[in-house]
Amino acid sequence: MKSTQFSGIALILLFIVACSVKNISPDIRINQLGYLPNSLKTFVVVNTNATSFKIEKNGSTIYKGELIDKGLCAASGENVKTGNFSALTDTGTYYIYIDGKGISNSFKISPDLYSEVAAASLKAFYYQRCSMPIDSAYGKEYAREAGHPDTVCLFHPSTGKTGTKPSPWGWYDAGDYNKYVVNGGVTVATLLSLYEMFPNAVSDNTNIPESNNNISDLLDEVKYELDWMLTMQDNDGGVFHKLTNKNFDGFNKPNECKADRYFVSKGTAATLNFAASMAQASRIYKQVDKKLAETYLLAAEKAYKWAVKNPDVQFKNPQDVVTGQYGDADMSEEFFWAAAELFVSTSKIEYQKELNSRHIPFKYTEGENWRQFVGNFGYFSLISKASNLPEVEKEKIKKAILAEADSIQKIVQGNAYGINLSKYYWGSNSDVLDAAIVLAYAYSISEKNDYLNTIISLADYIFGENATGYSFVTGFGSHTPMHPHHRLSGSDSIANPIPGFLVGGPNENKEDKNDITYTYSEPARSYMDIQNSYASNEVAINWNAPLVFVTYFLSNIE
Ligand SMILES: [Ca+2]
Ligand SMILES: [Ca+2]
Repeated sequence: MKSTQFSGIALILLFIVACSVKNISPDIRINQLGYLPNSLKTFVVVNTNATSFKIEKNGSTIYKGELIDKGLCAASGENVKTGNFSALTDTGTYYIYIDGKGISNSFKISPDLYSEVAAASLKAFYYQRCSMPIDSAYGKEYAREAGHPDTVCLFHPSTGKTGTKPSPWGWYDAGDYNKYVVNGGVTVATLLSLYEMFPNAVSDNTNIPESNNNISDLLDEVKYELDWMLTMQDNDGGVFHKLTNKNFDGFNKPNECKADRYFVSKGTAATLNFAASMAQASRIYKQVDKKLAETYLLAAEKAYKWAVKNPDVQFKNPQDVVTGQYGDADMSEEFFWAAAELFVSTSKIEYQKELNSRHIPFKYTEGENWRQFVGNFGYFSLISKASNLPEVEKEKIKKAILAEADSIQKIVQGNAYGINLSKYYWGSNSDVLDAAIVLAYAYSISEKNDYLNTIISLADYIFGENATGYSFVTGFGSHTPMHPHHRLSGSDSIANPIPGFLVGGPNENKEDKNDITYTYSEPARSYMDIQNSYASNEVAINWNAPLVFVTYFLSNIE
């Protein structure tokens, strides 16, 4: 009784103290991780008459600045002002104060801002591993039993085959428990391209089962996916599009899911994705496992041959299969990408010829990650790893990348929230991070600081400087997604979702609106932190890979 009375009094006292301090305003949007000492530092405040801001530390003012009026942001319906305090470079913990609004959450200025989230975003792939248990030594409270052994998988009639074949390992694709080659390929390419840009970025010591084997844990993690992808190749070289249930599993633990698993028909996009990622892998893994590298290259060449013979086999879900389709009507990017990777890895004249005849422009398009952006990985490999591509050719490609980076940068600079999006498609957060990847290559070509600042502006958006006020990565920030559309997080008994996952983010088309009601109608606010919102709150390997790329990039440049 006494202790109840005491805690009641303590609560009242706490309330009085809380009322006397400044309120945290949701209208002040910051990068919730903080800011790098020597780079751009901006924030957004909405719907205010204030014209200035203060940066404070322990109650004293450290910095004063003017707010810049950006006017009405059509995408969010807010009147937006921005503040810039890039001149403040001292490390420490601060908050923003604005008259009439209150204060922001506190944030750090620190050179070591992104390393923890970078490690977590890569560790997310370990948690997604299919067919093996997550051991508590590596997964801590998120340890779980193995699910989906995939040792006996059926051939769907669409394959023209009967019987069974094993197809274990690989990562669960997203919030669901299925495995798709197209999406695996773009994810592998994104992670391996990070490795080729910064071979030492990921240590051999990230606490996964393959740590301390003298191989970067990034390569170990990607190998887990490549091992599965090899099982998806048919004897004739063609690659099955996916390994899947007929219907999505419920929000159950992986080991509780018992539905039959199927290979579904072969397609050109999956086969070329496979060829490109295996070809890239072959030159990288040669350094650690020659025999494995040969296996990858053989598989890649066999796949490419099949695609040349079958250039337009578009995948469509058979009537009785409703899981992800990942359809693609245009194989030109995939052909170019695969030809480029095969040429870079083999220097064979036949692939150079293919490359020349498969030429496509370097292009960034919103909403097209696995359908179109894949072609750009061919270009990234050509400028950084092609030993016998003439310099003049490399220069042409570099110019095209810089031109695309410049146009992205122009849009970012004209946008109230400092981003490149003109539309908020399904997975809009990955569109922001894919733009950052283009800028990362532009920076590696030119070392122009402008590009770096634009990448930071895009990262600021992801980590909270946006119209929703969420930092979009689970576990990283002061206001983060708690109910992602993620079966692994939704089926354990732990309140916090598994950390390090990027959610899809605002989706102006609200493709799940028959199932849920959105609080806001504006494009930039079309995000719901509820498990049912697969169209705005799902996680996916091809969205997490750009997060890995950009956070490791930012950890390696300052
Ligand atoms: Ca290792
Ligand atoms: Ca395509």
